[in-house]
Amino acid sequence: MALVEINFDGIIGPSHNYAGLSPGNIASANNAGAVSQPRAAALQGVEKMRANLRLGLAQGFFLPLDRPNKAWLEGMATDMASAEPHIRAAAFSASAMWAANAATVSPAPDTADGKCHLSAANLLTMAHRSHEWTGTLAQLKLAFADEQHFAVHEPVPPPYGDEGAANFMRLCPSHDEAGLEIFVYGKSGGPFPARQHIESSKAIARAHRLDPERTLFIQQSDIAIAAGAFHNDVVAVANERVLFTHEQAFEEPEAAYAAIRTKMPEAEIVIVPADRVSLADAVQSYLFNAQLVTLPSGERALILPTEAQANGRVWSWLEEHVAGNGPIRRLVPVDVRQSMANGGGPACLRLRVVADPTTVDQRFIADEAKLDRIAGVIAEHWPDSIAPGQLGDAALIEQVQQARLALLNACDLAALA
Ligand code: SUG
Repeated sequence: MALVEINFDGIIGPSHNYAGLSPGNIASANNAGAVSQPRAAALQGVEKMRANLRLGLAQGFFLPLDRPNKAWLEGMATDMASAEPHIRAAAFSASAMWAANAATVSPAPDTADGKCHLSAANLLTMAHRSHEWTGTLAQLKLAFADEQHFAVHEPVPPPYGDEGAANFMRLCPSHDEAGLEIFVYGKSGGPFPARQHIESSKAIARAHRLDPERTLFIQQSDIAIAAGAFHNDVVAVANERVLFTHEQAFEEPEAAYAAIRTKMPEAEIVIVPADRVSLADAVQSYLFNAQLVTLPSGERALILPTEAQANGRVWSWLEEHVAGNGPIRRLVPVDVRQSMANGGGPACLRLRVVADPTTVDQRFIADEAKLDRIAGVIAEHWPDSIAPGQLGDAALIEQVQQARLALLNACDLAALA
């Protein structure tokens, strides 16, 4: 079978809550202390996967990680009962749902050894995300165990922060042909942390055995990070030959576009001007945190959050683009509001892997029947709501752990327990 793009969505874990853990992520800060709805959140995620399957797209998933993370708490010389609230929240976070941050993926046509390379992200800038990689790596090693086709790498060592595919874009004539891999890094010094360090990006490019002639390192703009674009995928997204970007996404946009065009003359760069959609509107609506996909018909669609439809300036720009025969032909709003309230849109929830689906461990590949089964476990076991004051509650912790185990069993993935 040919190489296709498979979107692996992170199933939203039973401990999903709003703890305000990510400075620089406006939604996370604004919703700190709100009551979350883990069951509704996870079902929204399943419906997104189902809708994508029905569009004819290949779909996979990753399982929630074991939370609270007892090993991490032990390393911090504490436990859930006695930890300070911010440590307790960091141990309990369901943040692994945002699978775009799980790893950076270089498809086989781009690498010197013809394998698809995946590097788990260290996510070291935020405490609650810094301990995801152990569970993520275990899952990547299982899903992509076929060493003939995949190479799974450990994270880049500290102190260089890496947030995975959220700061990575790939342009290519079609998914199964060699592409241009673009790493987007930030520079620290602004009001909010720059999470992606250029040294991590360079290390990953070396580990993945990329051709330097088909690799670019581009700086994210300081003003985008200061406006709340804590990852590049909040202001830009690429698919095949199309780059869809906000005018202020990159520090030196003209130089960035020129470098892209030099390496890939057929690139189509769609730029949304700041006088039509401000950075504030882009961050509020998550217009760019969309899945830009090629449907089986060849038509390009943008799977974007309902928040983008609700923003008049954003929606009118998009409608004009579609009416004007722009490269994006179809707009597909999806409701992922529970995740959005923590700053995670449709694109955050998925990791793109270009591969032959038959070479992936089939337990991680979705079909309608499996999604029904997953939705059933969620409906039965996921907590209805979590208020911030409940995080240390022993009964809630027990429910969260049992809920995850029920899902692992339903997916024949008890090996991850
Ligand atoms: O890392 N939010 C995540 C959102 C990640 C979005 N991913 C991409 N853009 N690809 C983050 O900031 C909030 C958790 C809390 O506050 O409880 C959080 O971690």
